[in-house]
Amino acid sequence: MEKLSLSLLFILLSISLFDSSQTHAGTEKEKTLAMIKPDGLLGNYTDKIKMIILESGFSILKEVMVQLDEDNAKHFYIEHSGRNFFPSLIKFMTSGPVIPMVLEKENAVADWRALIGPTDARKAKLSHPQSIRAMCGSDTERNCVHGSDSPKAAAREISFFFPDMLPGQDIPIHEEL
Ligand code: RTP
Ligand code: MG
Repeated sequence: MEKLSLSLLFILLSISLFDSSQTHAGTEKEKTLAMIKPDGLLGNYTDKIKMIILESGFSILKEVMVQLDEDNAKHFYIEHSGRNFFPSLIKFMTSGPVIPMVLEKENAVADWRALIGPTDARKAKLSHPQSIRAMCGSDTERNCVHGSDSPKAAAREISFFFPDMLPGQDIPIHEEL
């Protein structure tokens, strides 16, 4: 009898260990910030882009339509403030509404960057014809969509548009569910 309950305990323990490793291996999710830029909205690509996002396995956790003012755009793209294209970028990003979105899936940052394609939409059309920028971008500036380029950038950019989502600087963007 004692032998039987020990065996049962061993079996139950094995099942629970197996289950928990499966859970941790398969569900580590990451968030990134995606944005449909003014040219994407103007060209009526919003629904198509969202469909591609969902079909590619991302969840859209948050989205909002906003009109950036000069100050907002300068802060969002602060890392480019010294570049010669900065004034033109700010003009473009404030030329109409944008739709920032928080996307979630495993490897969201890199996968979203891969899905949007190279910065220059003309190059994207040649080298990555299936990419979103190939579909709806025009050139190096008017490239239709934005994507965070690292988990650290994603944390900053998500809290920029959705401060209630990641309050504070130190909340990890990687979540282990
Ligand atoms: P994003 O940040 O918007 O996802 O774009 P990205 O990483 O592919 O490219 P990045 O170097 O971060 O540049 C930010 C945005 O600035 C505009 N740009 N214009 N005229 C130019 O030479 C030039 N270079 C970049 C683009 O709108 C680019 O997405
Ligand atoms: Mg960038």
